[in-house]
Amino acid sequence: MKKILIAVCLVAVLALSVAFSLGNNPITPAVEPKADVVIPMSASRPGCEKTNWCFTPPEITIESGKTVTWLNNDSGLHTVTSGYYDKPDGMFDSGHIDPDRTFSYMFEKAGDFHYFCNLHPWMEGTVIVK
Ligand SMILES: [Cu+2]
Repeated sequence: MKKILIAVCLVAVLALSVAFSLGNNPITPAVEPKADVVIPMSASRPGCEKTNWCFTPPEITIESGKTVTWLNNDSGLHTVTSGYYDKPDGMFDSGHIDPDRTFSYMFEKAGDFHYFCNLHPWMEGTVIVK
């Protein structure tokens, strides 16, 4: 009985140490969400529009039927909203995207689709669907 208890304890200690070392391994890469367009850090401050990086890249070309994924890499909230700030067209609207979260939309028809962030009017981008 004593031997079994000792064996069980040894296995438990081994399992815990393996779990601990895996969790603390600095080489383990963080899982990066896949993104086609990134909202970079500080896009919430005016200025990114001057050199056009509020959405990076500001213009993306895809084939119809493809999905575009936006990643909010900033520390604040953003939206991806179709149309123009003074004239949203209702095609898509992400709502508030939390930091490190993504929004995806599938484009079924060809055309140039302008979008913006409804919290930061200077943030604009275009999806060109062929
Ligand atoms: Cu924004």
